[in-house]
Amino acid sequence: MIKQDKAAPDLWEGIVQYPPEFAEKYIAKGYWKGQTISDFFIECAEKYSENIALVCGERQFRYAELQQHVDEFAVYLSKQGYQAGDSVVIQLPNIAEFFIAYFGALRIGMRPIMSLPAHRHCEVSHFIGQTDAKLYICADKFMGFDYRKLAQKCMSRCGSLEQVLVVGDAGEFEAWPELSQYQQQRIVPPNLSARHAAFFQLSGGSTGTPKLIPRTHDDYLYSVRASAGICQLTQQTKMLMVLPVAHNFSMSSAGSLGLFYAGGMLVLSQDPSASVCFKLIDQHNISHVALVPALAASWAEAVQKGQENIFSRLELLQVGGARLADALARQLIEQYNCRLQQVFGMAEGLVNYTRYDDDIEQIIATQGSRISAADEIKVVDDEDQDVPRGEVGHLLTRGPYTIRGYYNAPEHNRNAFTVDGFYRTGDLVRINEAGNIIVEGRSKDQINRGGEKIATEEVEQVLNQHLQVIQSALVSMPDPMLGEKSCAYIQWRKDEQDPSPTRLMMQLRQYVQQYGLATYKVPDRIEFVEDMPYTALGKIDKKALRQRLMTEHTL
Ligand code: OOB
Repeated sequence: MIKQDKAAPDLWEGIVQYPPEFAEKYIAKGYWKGQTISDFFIECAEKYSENIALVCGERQFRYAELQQHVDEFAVYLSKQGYQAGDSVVIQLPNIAEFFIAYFGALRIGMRPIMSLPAHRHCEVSHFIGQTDAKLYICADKFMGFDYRKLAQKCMSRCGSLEQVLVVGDAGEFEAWPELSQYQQQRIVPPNLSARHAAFFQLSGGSTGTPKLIPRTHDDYLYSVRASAGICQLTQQTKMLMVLPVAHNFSMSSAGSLGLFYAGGMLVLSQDPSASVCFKLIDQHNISHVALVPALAASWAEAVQKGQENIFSRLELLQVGGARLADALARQLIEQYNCRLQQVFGMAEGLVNYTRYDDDIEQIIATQGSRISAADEIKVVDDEDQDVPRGEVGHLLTRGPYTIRGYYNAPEHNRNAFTVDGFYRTGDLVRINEAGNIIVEGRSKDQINRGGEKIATEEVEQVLNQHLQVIQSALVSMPDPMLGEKSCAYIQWRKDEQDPSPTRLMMQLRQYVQQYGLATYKVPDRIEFVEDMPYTALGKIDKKALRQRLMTEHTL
């Protein structure tokens, strides 16, 4: 399938650029180095060529080998006719092909969209539609789900999609290529600017459709290099990757890219359970792990139940993505002798870390401080006025690795950013005397289910399409393991044929799943109500619903 002679895509289209005076400042300060992510990886591979870069099951790759596969895959892609600016949705579990696909695509200037394994055809077809992606790369099956079925749906619905590449049994689609056949061939790298968007991260979002986050080479690599320094990664670092590889936390905080920058070794796990991961930690003498609080809690429980205390063996345990309970943080440090780091970040940019030399109480009770002195942070009230230091307010931020706008979303950007370019994070925070951030809550209508973000509006829109749903409201409910789960309040159009409420609840959950939303977005609980409570402005009063949930049920 050779598709050439097409007009080259405009690489700036739909992207909000950093204003020139900021870009100049970030360059002058040495934050932005003008290097592409592809060249960055080549530099790492040359510097550490003989070090082991990646372990994936029985397979292991030295840096030089990994780079060679990346080049081969890039040749394959360009022979298929892809060119700079073409988009590719990559949806792979934690396997080596993820990195070959990601760096290979970047090598020819394609723009990957970092889909997570939990996404289903609603999300994936949306990503394809938003970017006119021509290629979709997936696994055959993972966690019992068949991605080829998802690919079929996308193929029939998304006009831009030309090819599906499957790692594993490809079925009707194309199989991952035998890379060695492209060994001796060279590609001519495209002429790219490090200021171009390199790839798209995904927003947890708070509105109906997930937004795409264009990250430039310059901004992303700055956060990667700085994070590798803060996390003290070296050639000796052995990192276990438990969270999905494509997530921003896993990629850049300090993540796989930070690790490659330092020349360390990455071990991939497709299963985050304590039983599997503890063995890998032992077998590979792992020094660094990053978890979400829910996983940290389940690993702590495993240790409590008698498994070896792996926490004390790690040089660093990073926990982020959702609020870590102080009690668990304390247990990890005081009972399990763990070197803990809290990480509070977002795919849009800003990342905060507690530091190695922070006071223990700061590590237990705060979410750390910004990466860069150039990260501008404001804590404001509802009118965008600064609140007094130490008080809770909305967190706004602007800086050398925080985006200035979502991709192709001018209307949404008007609300998501201030006129002077600060990103409205939707987080409620305060800054303590030590200058560390404490996340106190959220103003965005989002549920953080163990680190997986649910934009309530997206789920409500799906529920509201059901013929018997008059209206719906998705709210969070506390959960001891995941931190939060979701509960859908539904005003229901009754019918004589209705089954029992329990069956009805099962049917509705199935409806959301079959609609094609990611499994974690399916409401954990459903409550049927005669009417909704309303605010003075006539909006559904979610605060009242959350309170009702707390008083009517012991959760
Ligand atoms: C990370 O990125 P996203 O884009 O999945 O989610 C960002 C949101 C934040 O705005 C905040 O609401 C929440 O997730 N969050 C935390 C947190 N870390 C993230 N809330 C409380 N405490 C924390 N430590 O989740 C992400 C990206 C890079 C590094 C780490 C996490």
